[in-house]
Order: sequence, then structure tokens, then C-alpha cells
Amino acid sequence: MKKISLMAASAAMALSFTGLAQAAGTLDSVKERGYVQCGVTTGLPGYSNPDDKGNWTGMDVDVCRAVAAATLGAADKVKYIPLNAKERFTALQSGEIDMLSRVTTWTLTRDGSLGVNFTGVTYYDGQGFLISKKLGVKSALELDGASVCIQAGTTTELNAADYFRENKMTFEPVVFDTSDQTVKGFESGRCDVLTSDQSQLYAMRIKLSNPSNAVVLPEIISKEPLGPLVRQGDDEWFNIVKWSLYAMINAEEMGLTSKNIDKMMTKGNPNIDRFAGKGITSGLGISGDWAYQIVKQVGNYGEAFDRNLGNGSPLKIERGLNALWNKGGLQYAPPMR
Ligand SMILES: N[C@@H](CCC(=O)N[C@@H](CS)C(=O)NCC(=O)O)C(=O)O
Repeated sequence: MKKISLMAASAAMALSFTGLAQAAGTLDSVKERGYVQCGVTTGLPGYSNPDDKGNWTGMDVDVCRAVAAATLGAADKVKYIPLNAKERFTALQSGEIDMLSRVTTWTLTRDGSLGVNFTGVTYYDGQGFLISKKLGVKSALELDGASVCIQAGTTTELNAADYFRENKMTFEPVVFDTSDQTVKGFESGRCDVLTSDQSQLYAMRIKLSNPSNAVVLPEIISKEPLGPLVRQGDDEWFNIVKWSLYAMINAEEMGLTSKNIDKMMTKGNPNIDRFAGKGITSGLGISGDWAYQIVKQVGNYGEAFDRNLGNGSPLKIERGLNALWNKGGLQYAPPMR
């Protein structure tokens, strides 16, 4: 009995050491390879979406680009690996990708038991419902007995089950593997309702042949803080991905944009000088101008939000919770000093 548990313990230790060995040195692998391998969605407007030529754009894509600008000095040195919700964590755990930037909700069990580290929040979201106008429903509380299109392997599935149970309603899940399939299922009448993170409902709505036939219901039934994640066991890489996002948020707060950063750097402002790497050693193990490269090549958080999700995009999502902390929102980054 004792012998078996000892053997099991040493096997577990060997496994965790292998995991660690695989996890460490991501920055070196990225430099050697010459590009960042970034896990994204299979295609979701606003977050990570390829055009006809295979060029990816979106908020999550911009985080991948920021990490490439910080580590390699070139935002375009990214290989995008499309992953559906079920595949995403295995791809990170196995080393197929260096980071996952794919509308992924930070939860206790994911953080605690998958061998991953969430590095921050790119978008504070919450789960909502999209219905066809002809259903004539005004509130999610009228959805008793509805069939619900939903994506497999998501927090969405779990929250929907809780919400219907808590409100003493039943529903029939109609489950799909990708957002495209989910949208098609909804459009072809396989379900009465489509549920997902609310921002993604807006993204999926524009994929409908007639978006004005569908409305998003007012209820938000969960907290979905979406952010990038890395494998556990590589603190250097964890710090780099974390601070790449923080640099974007701090840049917005400091009024640094892709258009004005060169000019702003000539003003002798000590905060801006530090941001650009003057008189400070970040300890991140990358070039001193890493944050400058992010802003110059990718832009600040507000610029990325606007062109991908906000008024400069077809989605026209309000900043809401994603405004900076000093503008009534939750986006707050630790200081760069
Ligand atoms: N935030 C939730 C849901 C994420 C998710 O996968 N959302 C769907 C919305 S339908 C999506 O983005 N799908 C894109 C794809 O299929 O690749 C989670 O982390 O579980």
C-alpha cells in the first residue's frame, strides 16, 4: 500500500518537473523561433478574427501583438493558432502555444487546477442572451422551457444551468463547438435563444444575415473577466505578458498614443521617460524600449478598444466597466516605476 503511494508520488513529481521544464524558458524559445505562438479563437469579430488573406485583427490579437512588440520589437511576429473553447487549455499546457489570448474567463478552478496563470483582464464582461425579435420576449426571466444555443467547454454552459435552476425554469441546451456553428444554429432556428458573454453576442449578431432581427436582452447573469494566460512555472514570461497589457493601460492613462508617443518623449516628463525605459531597469529581461514599442506599434488600451470593439468598430460597444479607473471604469494598472 505504502509502496504504491510512494510510486504514485514520485510519478507525480516527475510529471510536475517535466511540466516545469517545459514551461520555463518561453522567452528564449520565442527569441530563437522569431515569433510568438498565440492561441486565439477560431474567428470572432472584435476579439480575434482572420480576414480573407489570413490577417488577424481584434482586441485579443492586439495583446498577442503587444507581447511580440515587447519581446521581439515587431508586433507582426506572431503565429495565430485558432482554438475552440474545448481545445484551448490543452494547447497551452502541452506547449503548443506560448500564451492564450482568447476571450477566456478567469475563474478559481481554471487558475487553481489547470497549471495556468491568468495575467490580467483585457475585458470585463458578463453573460447575456440574444433572441430573435419575433420571440417577443423582453426579459431572460420569460425564457422558461426555451431551447438555448450554447458553446461547449465554456463558463457559459455552466452559468446557464445555474441561472435557469435558480429561477426555477428549465431549458434545452443545443451545444456547438465553435461560434460560427452556434450562430448558424441560432439563425437556422435550432434554438430560441443564443447565450454567451455579452460582448460576444454583439460580435455574433453582426454575423447574422439580418442583425436587426435579433436583440440582446438586458440581463447580465455572471461575471466574465476575460484575459490572457500563460503556463505556470515560467515567472519571467508571466511577467512579460502581464506587463505588456499593463503598459497599454498605463499608456492610455498617461495620454500616450501610437501617434503622439515620439513627440511626448521629447517633453522631459519623468513618468514618460520611465515608460520609454529611460532611467529604469524593468527586470523583465527584454529590451529597455519594450513599452515604447507596444504603444508605437499597437497603441494604448483605449486605441485598441476603440478600433476593435468600440466606436471605431462595427460592434460599437461602450467602454462601460472597461473605462479607466479614473473615468468610472475598472481598468487599472500598477505604476511603471
Ligand atoms: N468566456 C467564456 C466563453 C468563451 C468562448 O469560447 N466564447 C465563444 C462565444 S460563442 C467564442 O468565443 N467562440 C469562438 C470560437 O469558437 O473559436 C469562457 O472562457 O468559457
